[in-house]
Amino acid sequence: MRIDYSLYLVTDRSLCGSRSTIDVVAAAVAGGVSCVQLREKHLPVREMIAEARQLISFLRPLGIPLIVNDRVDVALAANADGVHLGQSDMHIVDARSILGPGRIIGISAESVDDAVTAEQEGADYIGISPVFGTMTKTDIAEPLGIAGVREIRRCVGLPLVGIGGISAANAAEVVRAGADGVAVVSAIVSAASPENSARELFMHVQSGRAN
Ligand code: TZP
Ligand code: MG
Repeated sequence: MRIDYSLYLVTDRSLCGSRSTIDVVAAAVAGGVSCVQLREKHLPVREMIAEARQLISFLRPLGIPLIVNDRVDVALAANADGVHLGQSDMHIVDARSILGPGRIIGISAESVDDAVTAEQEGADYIGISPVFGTMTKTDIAEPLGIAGVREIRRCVGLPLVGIGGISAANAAEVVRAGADGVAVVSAIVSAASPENSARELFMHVQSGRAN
């Protein structure tokens, strides 16, 4: 499966206000989101699977992949397109042996070494985590900054997605530094209009590619 990582939405129901995740995702997709990750740290597993199924039934006909954060079992049960794993989650080699070659495995890299290792171990893409400081995730490494994106781009050939503190103000810069796309939580899910916010971010991603 070829994935368009241009604008990668990561969900967080706690930041959606009174709106449901599916409504926010639908609006964001109308604005140009090209990939969605279900990231719900506190949802009971049954609800997570139900939510993944609901999102897949909306996204799959549009050709937009649904990646599940952390949970290989949820990804399999819901027949999602893949998983996204951090440095303390299931090891990629174990995840690959469970998921097989057809599903996407994304790995969060907190350093150049993490990124190089993830590529050697068969990751499909790398999340550069975090690029900037963010309030959305508390247990994060030191921001890698634009210089970190550039250095990881120099060292690995895999698709790269920057995450952490990305907004319309800095998305183009992240792409200019070599990322294939940007992943965002709050800039879309907390926006007054997730659709308009996604559209604006998408424009900045495009403009980062153009120069
Ligand atoms: N991983 C690294 S930073 C982050 C995650 C899930 C949160 C990014 O959230 P935001 O609101 O886009 O800064
Ligand atoms: Mg994780």
